[in-house]
Amino acid sequence: VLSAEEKALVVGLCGKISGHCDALGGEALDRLFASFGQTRTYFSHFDLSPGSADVKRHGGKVLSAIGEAAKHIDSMDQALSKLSDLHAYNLRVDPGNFQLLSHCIQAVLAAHFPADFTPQCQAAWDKFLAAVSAVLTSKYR
Ligand code: ZNH
Repeated sequence: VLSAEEKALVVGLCGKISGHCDALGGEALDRLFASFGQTRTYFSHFDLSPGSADVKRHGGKVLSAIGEAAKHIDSMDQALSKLSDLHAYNLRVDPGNFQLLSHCIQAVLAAHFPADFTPQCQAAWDKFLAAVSAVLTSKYR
């Protein structure tokens, strides 16, 4: 559970991310695919070269969904319900990959927002992304 202070740190940085979801999300995916090659297998139908249009478009979707989650930080189960169904029933992404993506997102935030991304902010984002991942993998069986 995130404290009020942690929620404010997450929501605050989301405000700065929102205009740059494609670029930042694409960068996070580039890191994911470069560092954790097994994650590429889910995207065989994409052009996975760094900075490709496919990667940016998909990165934008992922970060926008995270922005939506932040807007509904006290009711993420409902807000992410459709996305949770998609990941559990259609995509069946190995749950371990969510941690890897969360790590890459944090690396991108640290690189682009060094002043905002204090240790407290990082801890808040780590908790928040773990909570989002928990919702997206909650319907697996
Ligand atoms: Zn996911 C899809 C989000 C993780 C894989 N995704 C998706 C989408 C979104 C997301 C928004 C879109 C949907 C529609 O279109 O409707 N994800 C997300 C988030 C996260 C995730 C937020 C975390 C946090 N995913 C993930 C992972 C993986 C994935 C980890 C692996 C590695 N996804 C995926 C896929 C897809 C998706 C494969 C499909 C794509 C296409 O388009 O085809």
